[in-house]
Formats: sequence, C-alpha cells, structure tokens
Amino acid sequence: MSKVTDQYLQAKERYAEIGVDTDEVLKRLADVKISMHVWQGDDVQGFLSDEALSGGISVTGNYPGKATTPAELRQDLEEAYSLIPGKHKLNLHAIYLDTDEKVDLNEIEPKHFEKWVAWAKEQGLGLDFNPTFFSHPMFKDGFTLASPDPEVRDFWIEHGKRSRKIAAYFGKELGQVCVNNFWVPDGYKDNPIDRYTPRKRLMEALDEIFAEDLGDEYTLDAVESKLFGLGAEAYTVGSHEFYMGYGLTRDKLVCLDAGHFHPTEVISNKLSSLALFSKGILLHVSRPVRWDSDHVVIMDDELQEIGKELVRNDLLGKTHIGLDFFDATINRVAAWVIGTRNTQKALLKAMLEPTAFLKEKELAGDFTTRLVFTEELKDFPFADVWNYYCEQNNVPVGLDWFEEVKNYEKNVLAKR
Ligand code: RNT
Ligand code: ZN
Repeated sequence: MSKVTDQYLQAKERYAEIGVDTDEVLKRLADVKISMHVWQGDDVQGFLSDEALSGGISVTGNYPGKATTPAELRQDLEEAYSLIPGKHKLNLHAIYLDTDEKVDLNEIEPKHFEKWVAWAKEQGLGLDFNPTFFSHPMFKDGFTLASPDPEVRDFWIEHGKRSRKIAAYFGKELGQVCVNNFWVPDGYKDNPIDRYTPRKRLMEALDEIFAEDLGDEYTLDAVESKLFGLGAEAYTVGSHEFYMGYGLTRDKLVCLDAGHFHPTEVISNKLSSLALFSKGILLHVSRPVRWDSDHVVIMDDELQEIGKELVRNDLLGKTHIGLDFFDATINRVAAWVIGTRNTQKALLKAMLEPTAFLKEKELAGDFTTRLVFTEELKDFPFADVWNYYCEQNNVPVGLDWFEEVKNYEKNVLAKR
C-alpha cells in the first residue's frame, strides 16, 4: 500500500467519526468541472492582433516563455491539465481564434475556432466562451456597447451576436453546455453628468444581441458586472445592480467576479441570495489585492467561504465555476495549476464538513457545537484526502507537480 493510501485510510476514519464518508466526497468532487481561463497563458494577448491590452485591465511582469501561437498555448495547457486531477473545461476568449484568415471581431465564425474544438475533443475538455470587448480600435473613448456612437455600438453588437453562434457550436460539438460570458469595460474616468443613458444604451444593445433565442441546450449567456476599471474609476456602466437587474429579468446567468466589488465586500455572501432568484450563477474566481488586481487564487478565507457556500447550500448544480487571474511575474503554467488546484481544494474542504449535522445544531440554537466543530475541523487531515485524490487521478501529489513544471520550463519554455 502506498504511503498516500495509508494516510488516506487514517483520515477516512477520522472523518467517519463525524459522519463524513470521504469516498462519497471524492465522487462528488470528481463531478465538479473548473473552467480554466486561456488568458493566463499569454497575458491576455490572444491571436487576433498585436493591439495592446485595454479595457481597464492590466497584466504586469515579463516572465520568460510566454506562448505566442495557439500551438504553444495548447501545449502549455496540456501541461497544466496533466497536473490537475479530473476532467475540466477551457474558457476561451474571442481574440484566441485560430485561423490564417484575417478576420475582425465582427466577422468571426465557428470555423475560426475549429482547431480548438478538435483539440478539446481529443483532450476530453469542455469549452466556454467570451466575446472580447477590449484591446481593439473600436473600443472608443472608453466605450463599446454603451457608446453614444451608433457605428461603435453596431460593431460590438455584431460581435456579441457572432460570439453566441460560436458558443452554441462549442456546446453542440462537445456535448456539454458552453457558457458565453459578456463583460464590457465601458465607463468614465471622472464623474459623469448622465449615469442613466449609457446604462439604457447598454441594456438595449444587449437586448439586440440576445434577441435570437438559441435555446438552453448548447449555450447559456452570462453577464459580468464590475465596480471600476483602470481609466473607468468614477463610473462603470455595467455595475452590479445593472447586471442583477438585467440577468434576472432576461433569464441570464449572473457572473460574479471576486475582484469586482468594494475591497471589503465579498461574493461568498451574495451566492445564497442570487441563487434564490437567478437562473444560474457564473463565478470568476479571482483574487483582488487592494483592487481588482487579478492575482493568482490562493487558499485564503474568501476562497474557502465560496467553497462552503456552494457546498452547504447545494449550489454546485446551478453554478459554473470559472477562473480569472493573470500574473506574468511567475511561471504561467504554475499559475494555472496553483489557482485551479486551490479552487478544487476549497470545494473538497467544504465537502468534508458534516453539513447536515451542523445545520441541525444551528436550527436547534446550539451555537456552541457549531463553533466547536467548525474550529476543530480546521485541523482535520483534509490534505491526506486531497493527496489520495491526486494519486487516484494519476497526477502528482503535493510539491511533486512543481518538479514537472520546472522540467517543462527547462525543456520547453526556456527554448522559446
Ligand atoms: C475584467 C473581467 C473579465 C476579464 C476577462 C479577460 O475585469 O474580470 O472577466 O478578466 O474577460
Ligand atoms: Zn472576470
């Protein structure tokens, strides 16, 4: 018996004492797909053009070995997925098209993404999608869909419509729903006079994009809010209230990005409310540091709270979990692995809690038991369960994955 298995069996006994069946938990964990975002691989550059990153987001760092072609990016993704237990999804952005044709965002079609689909099939991955409303000359004076200029608006409306066709194509080809997430950077640096009209324009532009009913089988649209962006500090058109209203009245998924709120505001506490009213939730698991900085996801309190809220309230069925961070100061493959494994681990920790028992105690007013258990659980051997899960899935345990990344850096990334 391997050391990992031996430790797992001991952990299994400890959890059994508090009524938790670790084998069952690992089956549940295997059902959760994480949508890993392609854009960590090349600092949100994509392959549409050499246009600099705009839209109020920013990547710092110039760690060597960045992928500069779709083939390199897929190679890096394969490396990352090989270090992450389970079968997952890849979240593409429109600017990641893979074609020799010179096409603009208002011209893209499913055929420009055929290579990604073929690869996803081969790898057993699902695909999600995002129209790209930034890093483009038609992002004018800080506006896209909410622009006062009808020419600008129409360009982006066409892009939005086309993105939905591509998402539906992904869903159909891969036999699993493709979430298509709409985020637009539109806003003003300084205090506006009119906060209302741009929001009305955004609402109407989105209504045009979503006019065609594509059904729910292959693709689901999501809308992502934000508090502010670089250069849009005073006013962002697509605020939280805007998209709560939009998503709920138009039956769209509402996307919550962990970095898109006031610094002390957390998304974990929003999930139970949103779940009561929304068709579904999309998460952008990210880490703000003082601002929407898109740091790599670590095992911090908020990540664990997100995991607990999803598990305790049984929300995994209506929640799509995506990641959203971009750090160019560290090995990009390592960034993916750290963020994805942490997200899985946070869910595992939550699943290893005797939730029904704790809910019972809470209802009975036994807050002492509630506190004793939640505190003692922090010292339970959850890592032994995680390590066993990795071993069962044939991915490296503990620090071993880092050895693989270092070899990959030496043999592949350093030679680019
Ligand atoms: C920006 C949003 C958005 C982007 C991606 C690249 O603040 O979080 O999700 O990060 O579309
Ligand atoms: Zn996001």
